[in-house]
Amino acid sequence: MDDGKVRPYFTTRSLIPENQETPIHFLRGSIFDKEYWFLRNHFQYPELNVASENLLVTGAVSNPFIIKLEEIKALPHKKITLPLICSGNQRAKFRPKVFGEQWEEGAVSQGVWTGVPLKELLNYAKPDENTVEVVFTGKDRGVKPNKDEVVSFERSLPLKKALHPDTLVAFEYNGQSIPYKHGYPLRLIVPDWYGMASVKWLKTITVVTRPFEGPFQTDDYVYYPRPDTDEGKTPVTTVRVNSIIQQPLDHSIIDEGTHVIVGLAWSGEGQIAEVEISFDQGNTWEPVTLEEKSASYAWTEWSYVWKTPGKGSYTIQTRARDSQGNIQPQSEFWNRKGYGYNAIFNIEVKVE
Ligand SMILES: Nc1nc2c(c(=O)[nH]1)N[C@H]1C(S)=C(S)[C@@H](COP(=O)(O)O)O[C@H]1N2
Ligand SMILES: [Mo]
Repeated sequence: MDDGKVRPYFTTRSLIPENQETPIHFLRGSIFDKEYWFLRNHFQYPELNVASENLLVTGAVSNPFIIKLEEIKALPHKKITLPLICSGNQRAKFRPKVFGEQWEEGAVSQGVWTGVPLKELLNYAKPDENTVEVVFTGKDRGVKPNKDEVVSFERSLPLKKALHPDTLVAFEYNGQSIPYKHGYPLRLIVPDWYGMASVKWLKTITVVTRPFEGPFQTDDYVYYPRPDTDEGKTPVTTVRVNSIIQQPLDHSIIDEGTHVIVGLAWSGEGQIAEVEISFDQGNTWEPVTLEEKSASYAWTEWSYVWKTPGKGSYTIQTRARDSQGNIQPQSEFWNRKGYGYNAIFNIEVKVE
């Protein structure tokens, strides 16, 4: 397509299933169009058919039901702007290196979701008193590496998170039907949790009375702090506090003078309270200017005006702190599957 517009391109991590990273360094703003939105898939895309617009709510409930897309759209709904952050984002930076998609910074996006609070659907289904979790099954399925049975992409939420008023069964992204590759027609949206919780192509919601086990719940999306044992494992849930520098680019050569350094910061644990920048290997830190957020779950854009102190090489580092007092650590919390990277952000530039 040559319409004269300059577009950023994805970085392909794999094509089948499709895993593509967005060039976050070239994107500014609080809402991303779908063509700039990373893709993270475990399987090939599901086939949709006439039954695809039905959602089944079942399990340990006294009133199981099937509801159609059109009926969901007619229920009271809300719009929420929030980022979607893949827990594998920045996996490429773990040392020692870990296996898995080698994401750099681009497995993140942000947009406006419209949906019905899951809570309303659950209230209608009337979960049994001994309910502990709610399971979400997507329509995509396949064989996982090293396994021989066919499985669905399936994940659960503890009842408390499932009943959170902003956990949505979403039907629109940026005011339009959810794009096919991102979960059309219905997708779960779980604010403040890493992306794996937001199940695409939602087919079934099942209320359960004991903790759900499945390959995407109890094998993957678990922090394993040790290289060869499962000792100390904990589930991947809330997004950790983080900041990135979008401009300048790592290892770029810039002119002497004044430069505006820009970036993003976010945390699933609270609001971003402060982002600091250092030019001396972290000996001294200065606050950057935070822009006003576009919405309460949204990421924080920030900027800092830098007068280069002379020719030479510089390390520029940033670290964010949230309202709960969480701060980016000096070095990453290493874990075998490479989730939740949030060490102090680090680039080098050369001033000529
Ligand atoms: N059904 C289904 N839902 C899914 C996935 C998937 O493979 N299948 N991937 C999850 C992961 S790990 C992430 S990070 C996000 C990615 O959403 P996106 O592809 O719309 O960017 O979807 C989540 N939901
Ligand atoms: Mo992810």
